Amino acid sequence: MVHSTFNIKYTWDIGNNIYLLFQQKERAEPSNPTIMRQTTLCLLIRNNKILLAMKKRGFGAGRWNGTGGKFDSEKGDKTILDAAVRETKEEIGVEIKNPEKFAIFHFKFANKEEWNQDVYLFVANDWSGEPTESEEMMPKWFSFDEIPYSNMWPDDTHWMLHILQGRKLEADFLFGEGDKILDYNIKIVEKI
Ligand code: 6OG
Repeated sequence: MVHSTFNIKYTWDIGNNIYLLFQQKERAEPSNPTIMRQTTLCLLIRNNKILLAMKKRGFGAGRWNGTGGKFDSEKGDKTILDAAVRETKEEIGVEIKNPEKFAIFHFKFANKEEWNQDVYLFVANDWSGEPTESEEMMPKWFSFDEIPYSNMWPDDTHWMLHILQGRKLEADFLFGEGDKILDYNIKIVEKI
């Protein structure tokens, strides 16, 4: 009796551990938003100019940034690239063509864990349509030497030049009070 109870418990433990391992594997997938918010950021670049957009509402409001937002399977996203294309179309009315993944940023906020997110940065040199203002964003072209860093997320000053010079990155940033950068690490990589 004791023996069979032990067996049942033991079997259950093994089964449960396999289940947990399976769950963890699932959660580690980049397209699965359960563990860390998975979001996208897109930069349109052409003729030595970069398109940034003023975020008019929500997270990052009042800052210039690329377009992008959360991976959302309910909106039809199957891949993180789908999310980048969909969000850019929603926010500035442009359909990006063949965007290239240039970076992954792991952003952590010491005091606001709900803001933590993995951001996949895409660069597009080709698109259809004209950038147009929406309720969420107001797009504007900037020369490379006029990028308004003082009105952008503070991490951007650390990585933007790498991207404009064609380098691919994997980076971690830790933010504290007032979005101050407490720690960061940027790695140049061959491939994302
Ligand atoms: P929504 O919540 O609007 O998606 N994002 C960041 N962009 C920069 N440049 N720096 C950061 O440092 C960022 N954290 C998030 C990713 C959020 C949008 O904001 C970007 C998304 O495009 C912390 O759906």
